[in-house]
Amino acid sequence: MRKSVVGALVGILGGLMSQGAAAQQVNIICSVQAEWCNMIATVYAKTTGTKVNMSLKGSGESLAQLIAEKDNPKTDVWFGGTGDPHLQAAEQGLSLEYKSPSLAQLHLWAQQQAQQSGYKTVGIYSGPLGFGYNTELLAKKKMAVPKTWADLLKPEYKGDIQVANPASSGTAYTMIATLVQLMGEDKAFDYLKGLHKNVSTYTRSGTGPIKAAARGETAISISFVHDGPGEKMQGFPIETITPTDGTGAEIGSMSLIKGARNLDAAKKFYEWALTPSAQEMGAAAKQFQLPSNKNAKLHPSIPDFKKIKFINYDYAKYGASTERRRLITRWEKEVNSLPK
Ligand code: S7P
Repeated sequence: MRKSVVGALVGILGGLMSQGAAAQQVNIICSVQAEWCNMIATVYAKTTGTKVNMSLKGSGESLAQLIAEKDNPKTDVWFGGTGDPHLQAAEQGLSLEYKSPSLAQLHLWAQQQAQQSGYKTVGIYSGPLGFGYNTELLAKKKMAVPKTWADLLKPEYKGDIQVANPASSGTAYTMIATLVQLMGEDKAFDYLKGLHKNVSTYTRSGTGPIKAAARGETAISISFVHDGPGEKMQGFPIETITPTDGTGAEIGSMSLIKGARNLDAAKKFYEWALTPSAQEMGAAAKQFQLPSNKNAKLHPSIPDFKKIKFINYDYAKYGASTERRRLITRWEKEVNSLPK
């Protein structure tokens, strides 16, 4: 009799717990490419029983959405995307302070991203900015591979370069911030005016230009170089290079959203996303950013940071909303308004 009461209680508790687990859901905005987003959504849902509602958006567009839904947040976690808009989200009170117990397992750059946001975001990967180029198109047009930022101004590349629009893209904003730090602001804007003559299209999203270069729609893209190998693995004639005169890198980040309706589920996903095995899914989905967890295994296609000349990127300064707004406004006024 006693045994059967205990058995019944265990059954009821088990039922309640599994109902609880099944009832958990998490709303995620995902700013890496679709294959990686879909992989984490599927694996996380399968292994935890959590319902994952995921929407895919680039970094700039994600920030715009979070600002729009500030008074009635529909998002619990923002996964991926360039670090600058995550810092802006922190500054604008859109994200929640949270100190992960896994912080010590992360590279210093990822911890610093967390520190300087008041622990409202954290680095989940890093990736260098550079150029993508279509090897067949360059050969056909008898054009050399660009090796420096200055090379991109050569008249031979007129109409053959694509880069994203900094007003909508975190990737393109990273380019402007990199050039300003590399050359000084006025020289960087002179450079951007020169580059404008060679740019055929400013795309909405940061990943558009390398996809266009891979498919032969443009010869050259200004892109994160970790997006190149995945295109090449699909059979496209694309290579990447980082400028020998120096470049910047993104700290791809993740933030919990203030007012998240599913905070408990959001924190569980956040912790999972910082584990080595979750971070190795980037490479499994053919995206080759450097994972922030020091224990994640490194795929050979991940760029070798030791071989790249990096500027000392000031993430705090260029992640501030006022600086971003000022530089983008200047770009709109002085560069984008110019005739080609
Ligand atoms: O591999 C994807 C990636 O390059 O895209 C992310 C980001 O969403 C780009 O956003 P924008 O469209 O705003 O430029 C990068 O963080 C990531 O490395």
